[in-house]
Amino acid sequence: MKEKKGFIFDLDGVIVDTAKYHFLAWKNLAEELDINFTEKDNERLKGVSRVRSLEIILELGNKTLSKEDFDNYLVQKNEEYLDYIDKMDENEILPDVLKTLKFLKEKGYHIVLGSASKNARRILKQVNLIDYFDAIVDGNDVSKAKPDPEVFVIGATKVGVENEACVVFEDSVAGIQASNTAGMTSIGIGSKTVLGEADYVFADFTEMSDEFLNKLIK
Ligand code: B16
Ligand code: MG
Repeated sequence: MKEKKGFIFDLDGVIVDTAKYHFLAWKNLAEELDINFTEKDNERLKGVSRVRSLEIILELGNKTLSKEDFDNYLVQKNEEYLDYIDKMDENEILPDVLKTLKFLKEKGYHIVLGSASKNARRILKQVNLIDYFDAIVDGNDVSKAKPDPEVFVIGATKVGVENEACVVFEDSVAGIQASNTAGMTSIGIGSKTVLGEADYVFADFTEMSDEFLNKLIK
């Protein structure tokens, strides 16, 4: 087995919980469109692009929009979402994420972001983590959404590490599938029942010991 040299982190659900802000903004928009949108429905939007998210909400309400209205609603949702993002700080980094980033950084491994969000850089700056990342691949850089492996493959290429020597931390099923297709080691962050296709699953980073990471690296 190849020594692991690249560590690719998803953003929402792995580093920070921005899903709650996506929910608030989508919920307001759904209300305006007279569509019932619940927290359970919001689960379907995790890891999914902004455009696809609005399509899913419209499907829930059996509604269609003109191209112009569709695009305007996307802008409106994002503006509200950014109001929440701009109030975030370091306290919103999920438990032991910083510890893991420091551990990997000290050992000299490449740290990469692989997210569907077009706001990824802004969020990383807001929570003061941007300097940990050697490369950032986000929703502005990809043409194919997860489960397509494009986002992770671009990330590995940017830091010059072979796919087989990369580890991916992901909270969505599509992201785990993308990692597996790329031939990377997949680590699910969340529930074992949901993320069963991952090579390893942890509820969060507090469950991941240094010993586990050391074993994984070799
Ligand atoms: P934006 P991830 C994803 O982030 C979110 O999980 C998903 O709910 C959101 O629609 C997507 O980013 C796009 O976000 O509107 O900011 O471009 O999990 O891939 O880090
Ligand atoms: Mg995610």
